[in-house]
Amino acid sequence: MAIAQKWLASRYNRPGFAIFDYNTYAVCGDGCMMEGVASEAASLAGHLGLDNLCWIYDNNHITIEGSTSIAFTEDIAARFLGYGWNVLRVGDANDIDLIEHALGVFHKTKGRPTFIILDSHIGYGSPHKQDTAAAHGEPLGEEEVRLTKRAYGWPEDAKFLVPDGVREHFTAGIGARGAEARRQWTDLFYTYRTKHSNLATEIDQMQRRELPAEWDRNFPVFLADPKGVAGRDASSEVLNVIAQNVPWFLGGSADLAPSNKTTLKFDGAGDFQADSPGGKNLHFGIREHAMAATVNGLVLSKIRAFGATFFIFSDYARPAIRLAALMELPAIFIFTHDAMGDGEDGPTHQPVEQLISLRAIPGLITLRPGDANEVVEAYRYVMQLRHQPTVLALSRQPLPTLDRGKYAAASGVARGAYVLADAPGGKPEVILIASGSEVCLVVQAHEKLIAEGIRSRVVSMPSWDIFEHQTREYQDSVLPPDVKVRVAVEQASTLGWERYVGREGRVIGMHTFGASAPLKELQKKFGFEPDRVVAVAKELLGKH
Ligand SMILES: Cc1ncc(C[n+]2csc(CCOP(=O)(O)OP(=O)(O)O)c2C)c(N)n1
Ligand SMILES: [Mg+2]
Repeated sequence: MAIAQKWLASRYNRPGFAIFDYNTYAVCGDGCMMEGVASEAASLAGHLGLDNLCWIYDNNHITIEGSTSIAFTEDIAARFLGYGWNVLRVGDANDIDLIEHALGVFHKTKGRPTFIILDSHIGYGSPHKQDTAAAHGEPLGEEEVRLTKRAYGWPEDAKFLVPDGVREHFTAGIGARGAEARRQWTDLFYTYRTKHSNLATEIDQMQRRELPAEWDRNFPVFLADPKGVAGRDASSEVLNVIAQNVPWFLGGSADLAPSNKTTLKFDGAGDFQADSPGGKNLHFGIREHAMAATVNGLVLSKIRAFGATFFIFSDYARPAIRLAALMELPAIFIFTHDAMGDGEDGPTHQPVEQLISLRAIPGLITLRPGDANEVVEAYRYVMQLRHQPTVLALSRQPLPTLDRGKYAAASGVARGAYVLADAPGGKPEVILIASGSEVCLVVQAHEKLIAEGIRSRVVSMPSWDIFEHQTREYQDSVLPPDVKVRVAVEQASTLGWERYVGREGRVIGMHTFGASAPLKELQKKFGFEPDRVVAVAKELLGKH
């Protein structure tokens, strides 16, 4: 959110119009300081010199298992100084003057974020539980509550007491200040609208998560080509078009932009750095978790943002992807090298269980397009989402671009699955289902089956999630319930495919972590070849 403020200020603020001038505060506990994502985020924030960011660390030395001395004894001030933060210490969390002073220093500090270590006591005032882990997770208990109220000088028997004058105090303080700040900002924006109406319109659209007119102008169309285009290359073309049509669309990669092909290359795209906050290319460094969390923060701030890495490393970003779904944020996660196409990198780099595990996240759209035009349609779909995050799983290697004159239009992507090629008269006896790089494979198998007089249908299924949200009628039109001979092909864990192939169908997928070899060898070893699909189909039909 602090990065968002820098970018928004750079694009929209004008002399006399500080439309975006907010600061971002985070209140953190010992647990937050221990988690890896905090280190990633703090390191990035330090690098970017985010002086609009203030973390207040509730340094109470207690977590669930007891004192932090059992597991957390580092010099945290030195750590944050090392990240390039301004580090302040408030020795008593109850000293309001000191806190105010520290916040004042934060406001004056330029060029680096501020970290305030606030020494505090968990369960403050509780005579038997203060400074103990019991104060973290258990209720104090009736007697201890009474004693704590006594320590505060509070009426001991009163419950949910709001003394007279408290409401008035808030109304006259925070309430009045907040109302005045809001009025001033609204007035400022009113004038801004008259002087910078185009920018004001952009802000309106962005705030409502609308897209500007002609946001998909110049989307590429890929012509049939047996050599084809890699998913990542098609994605690169679309990203560069979207980022020019939608001013508030930006993103970056976790040090893999040259491989993910996510660099925005047009004139003026620029890099986001401390001294160039208007840049659209973010460099997250090798910090996948913080990258995904940052993308969420940008999207929370209404920027349309993407983050990218190899599909295998989606595991590092997973907690933030899950939060994007939980928070209903239209964040975009671009993962290339989506299967064994990375060949020689071998099992450490070949995703197997990632697809099904992401499909299992409620509210997350997982899309694995089958050719360049499906990539285009995937982006067209994704850009129109307002409340759902997306994962795009894209190929590293070229995939043949299907002849859309011969086969169905790629716009079927918007329905999650669609009939790409059909049996004569639309009456199939076998259905071949695939996603991503396996789509062209089953198309080849389909052609062979048709040549042998076997009535086969191909269903391209880039997204289970989208397909599950179609009407039953549509689903049944794609996968007619009476056609029970079905083969699904996907270079990933077979888990879950029985949902679509049923008990009588077969799944050609992965049961190991892969192997290190050129792609062709791997395809042969693991059975991702048209002849194998044909053989399985015939076996199921009893025609072998
Ligand atoms: C990622 C994660 N791991 C573990 C937990 C379980 N958990 C909840 S609170 C807590 C202790 C947090 O301690 P601290 O941040 O110091 O909070 P305090 O008890 O001081 O309020 C833990 C381990 C969690 N909520 N999230
Ligand atoms: Mg604590």
